Amino acid sequence: MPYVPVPLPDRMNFPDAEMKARAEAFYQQIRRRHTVRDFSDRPVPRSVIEDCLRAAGTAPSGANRQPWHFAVVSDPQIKSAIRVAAEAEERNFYAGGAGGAWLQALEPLGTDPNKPFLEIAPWLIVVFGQRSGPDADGTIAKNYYVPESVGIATGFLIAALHHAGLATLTHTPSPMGFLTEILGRPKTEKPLILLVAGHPAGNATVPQHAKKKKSLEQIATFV
Ligand code: IYR
Repeated sequence: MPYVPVPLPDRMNFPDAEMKARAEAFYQQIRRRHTVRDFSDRPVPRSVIEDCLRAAGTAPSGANRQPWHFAVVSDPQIKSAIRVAAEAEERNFYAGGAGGAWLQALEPLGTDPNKPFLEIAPWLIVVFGQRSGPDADGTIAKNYYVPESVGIATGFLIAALHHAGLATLTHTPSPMGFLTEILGRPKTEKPLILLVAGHPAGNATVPQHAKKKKSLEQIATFV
């Protein structure tokens, strides 16, 4: 495919003062996102999820190959099948499969093998990374930077869902191969994250531990 430059579209150009205000406002909004494990069964319109997925699909990716697939589940029977399979894996994990150090690291989160939210929340979005896929001519070719690309797209998705007022949980039952089977996805795709999305339950709590975020000084150096 030839290189065809086009003038930069959609430039947002703000005076410094407005840029500062916008950066601060975005920080104040994104810091209000919390990983939630107590969901309400209150329905969420499919169009909201669709727009959030469109936002995710604008993410940058290796060679613009967009190596992601979002399998979006609302069917109660599929949700139940996912819960049953996830809990089976989680029982092994918490019974020792994870190893002592990992389980100790999880203690302040208060998690356990029971995942009722997989049936209660209105939407489960299973994020797959495509190791290979069709290139511009339709030939199947290897993709590049798949975990990085899919991670960025999932970040966009989480931010979009939060912006819409929804709660999310990045759930990673381990191993996740059962999602390939249940959702009938090809073997060239790897399930990476199971994103649970919906409204939080009225009595939802978060672990105090999760509120402790590293300071700017801890996470950044300016050279
Ligand atoms: N997959 C398990 C365990 C778990 C692992 C990590 I790393 C977490 O940050 C949270 C949980 C579960 O979902 O319970």
